[in-house]
This record gives sequence, structure tokens and C-alpha cells, in this order.
Amino acid sequence: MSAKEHNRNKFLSEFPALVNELTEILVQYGLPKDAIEWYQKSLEYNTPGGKLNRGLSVVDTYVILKGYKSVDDLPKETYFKVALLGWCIELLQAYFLVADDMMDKSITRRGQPCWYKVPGVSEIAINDAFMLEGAIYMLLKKHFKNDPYYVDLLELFHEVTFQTELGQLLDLITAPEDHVDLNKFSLEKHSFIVIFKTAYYSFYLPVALAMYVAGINDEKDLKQAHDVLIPLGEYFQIQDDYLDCFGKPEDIGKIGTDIQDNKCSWVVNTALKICNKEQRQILDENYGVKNSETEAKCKKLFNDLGIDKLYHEYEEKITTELKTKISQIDESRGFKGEVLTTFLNKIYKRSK
Ligand code: DMA
Ligand code: MG
Ligand code: MG
Ligand code: MG
Repeated sequence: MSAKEHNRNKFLSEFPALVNELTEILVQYGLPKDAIEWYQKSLEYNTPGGKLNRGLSVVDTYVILKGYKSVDDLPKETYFKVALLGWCIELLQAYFLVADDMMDKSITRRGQPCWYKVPGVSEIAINDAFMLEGAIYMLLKKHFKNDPYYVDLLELFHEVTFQTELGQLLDLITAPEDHVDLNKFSLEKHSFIVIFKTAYYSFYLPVALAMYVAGINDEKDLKQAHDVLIPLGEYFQIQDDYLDCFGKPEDIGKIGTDIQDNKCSWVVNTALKICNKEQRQILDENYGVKNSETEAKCKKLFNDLGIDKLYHEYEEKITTELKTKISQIDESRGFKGEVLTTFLNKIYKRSK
């Protein structure tokens, strides 16, 4: 087994105990058995099935900041706490995804039907999403209440959640179902949307959490981390947009919906920037229309425009820029550029 698989399995093995803790809360409240089983099923269906990059990153970051050689060198109690924070991000992610899939009318997620598509769930998924978020604060209170950085953790989760919701708001209102107006799109608007809806919670949050636990939390260091992780998160969501159109469902575990959903994605914004008048007309007539023929016409146009090549050029350019930024990190107070390099290596040229 590779070290990567080992770390993932170790992290996964913490999850059942957290489900038990959350179950115990419902038992204490005296909830009936069917409600307890429903919550357990929602937790298990929606939380552990993904790549777990965000959750694992809390552990990886802590290990690097504290100078441990491997995850196995952490004291048991410390491992439990950083892994728990990792699972709190995965719960946050589960909460966003359950809601996102309803709002985006998606079909599959992580290679299985979206939660709201599971027979008998439908709109109950809205409340299930809230309860996935609620789990974070029950767990934080139980395990961090007496730590000096407890309020920092709470404020960070709350602020990042709000930022993500602002990004989702802008993503949704820029993609109205009944009115396609490509003039509303731009790469600048795209940048704003993706920084808010993805970069904060997926990239800044895991590192900032590990920094608080490690006690390396000078404002200057949080800013250094932020200033690399936000553009890195923007790059990650540009990959997500690219893969929505050009990725294989077997790889990404979901069927792309951005074209039919009229999304302000990197792909369409890049096309809008370089297309001629006739091509623009094709987009005006076919983008955001809910059927697979119009979707195929858009995909053909994206191929004709060489979006694929532009994407690979973007990927090389941003990677070089980020490496330069990372090389300039001031490590005098204990923060380490290696934390950021590890992140970059995880996503560079990803296909899933
Ligand atoms: C992702 O946006 C953002 C959040 C907060 C879930 P998206 O709709 O592009 O994600 P996906 O492609 O995974 O549905
Ligand atoms: Mg979506
Ligand atoms: Mg979405
Ligand atoms: Mg997407």
C-alpha cells in the first residue's frame, strides 16, 4: 500500500466513530429510531465518498508545519483532532454538494445518484443539507471547546461558509434558467464567482485550520497562505469547469451540466473572448438550452475554437506563477512553503 493510500485509509477509519458520536446526540434527544437511521444514512451517503482532498489536507498541512516525518508519528490524540477538523470540512463539502446538486439539477455525484435523486429523499435533502452543516458545530463544541483557538475555528468556519454561499448566489443568478444572456458573462466575473464558491472553503480553510492548531497563526502568515491558496483554488475550479465539458464521467464521477445550466464557466468565457460573429451566434442560440443536441453543438464549437489547448496553456502559466509565489514565502515565523507546494502537486494536471 502506498503512503497516500495508507493516509487515506487511516483518515477514513476515523469516520464511523464520528457518526456514532452524532448518533448519540440524537439518542440523547430521544429521537425515534427511523429519524436516527435517516441521519446516519445521509451522513454515510454524502460525506466519505469523494477524493477527501480537503479533509486529508488538514492532516498533511499539520504534519508539515510541525515537522513530522509521517502521519503515523503524530500522537494519537493530536491525529484525532486534526482528522476531526478534516472531517468537519468534508461535512461542509457534503452540505454544499447536496444543495448544489439540487440547484444545478445534477444527476450523479461521486459515481452514484445525487442524494436528492435517491428514492424517498427529494426535497428532504434540503433539511439533510442543513443537518450535515449542523454536525460540524456539534463536533467542534465537543472536542475543541476548551482549546484557546476554539473561537478562531468557529469564526473561520462561519466566515468561509458565508463566502461560499455568496459565490453560489452569484453563480446561480448569473445563470438564470429562463433567460440566456451571454453579455452578462466575463472572465472577471468568473474569477469572482469561483474564488468565493470554491477557493475559500477548499483551499484556504484546510490550511488555516491546521495553522490554528499548530499555533502558527500570525496574521502575516495567514495572509501568506491566503495569497497563494486563493489563486490556487481559482485554478482548481477552472479545472472543474474544464472537466465538466471535456472530462470523462467515469473519471469525474459526475455528468457535466454547465452548458445546459447556462453556467458562467471558464470554458464559455474563454470561447466568448475569441469567437467570431458566426460562432457567437451559435453560442447565443445553443448555450443554456436544456437539450443534448444544443449541448453537442456548443461542445463542437468549443473544440473548433481549441479551448482544450488554451486550457493547457493556462495550466502551465498559472503553475509557473504559483511556484514563483511559493518560492518567495517568508518562513521566519514557522510557516512553510512546502504546505502550498503539496497542494499544487495534488491538483496539477488532474483528470478527476
Ligand atoms: C462547486 O460548483 C461549488 C460548490 C460550493 C459545491 P459546481 O456546481 O461547479 O460543482 P460541481 O461541478 O461539483 O457540481
Ligand atoms: Mg454543481
Ligand atoms: Mg453549482
Ligand atoms: Mg462544476
